[in-house]
Amino acid sequence: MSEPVFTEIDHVAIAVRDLDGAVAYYQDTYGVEVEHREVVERDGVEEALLKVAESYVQLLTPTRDDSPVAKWMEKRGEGIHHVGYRVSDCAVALERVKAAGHMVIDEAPRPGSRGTTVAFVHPKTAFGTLIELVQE
Ligand code: MC0
Repeated sequence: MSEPVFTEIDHVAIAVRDLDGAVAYYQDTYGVEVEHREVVERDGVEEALLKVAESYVQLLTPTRDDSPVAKWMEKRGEGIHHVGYRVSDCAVALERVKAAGHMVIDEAPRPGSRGTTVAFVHPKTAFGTLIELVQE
């Protein structure tokens, strides 16, 4: 058996309409703090990362109407958008998904937020969940 590709859950991404309101909800109710905030133009999102042990809750709100998160919220409303799994080598992990014949969104690793290298795996062949491979 080879080593597992996932080393940790990096983040659970939750799409919200009101980012500040959602941040206040998590801070006030659960006492978790924002560690990082960033607008990621390429993906059309603003994120707030709240640290929970070694993982994050990633609150996401769209910054434009044609972004993936805006499209998704139009259909499904607020809620869990994707799961980010930490991997030691994004390129190797992505090749393994492709070699197994599963659909990917990013053909090659690309920049994510906070200086990470990421690749998205298509929900179609991932049992309905959008998966992000995250290399720190
Ligand atoms: C769409 N689908 C999803 C989904 N989004 N299923 C599960 N979870 C999601 N989040 C499903 C739809 O229901 C539909 O299924 C099919 O995928 C096609 O959806 P669509 O509405 O026609 O949309 P597309 O095909 O234009 O785009 C879907 C796709 C897109 C997943 C390819 O959202 C994408 O490229 N996502 C990757 C980038 C991303 O999500 N960026 C935002 C986070 P049916 O069965 O109806 O065909 S950025 C981020 O998180 C960064 C900053 C980071 O962490 O570093």
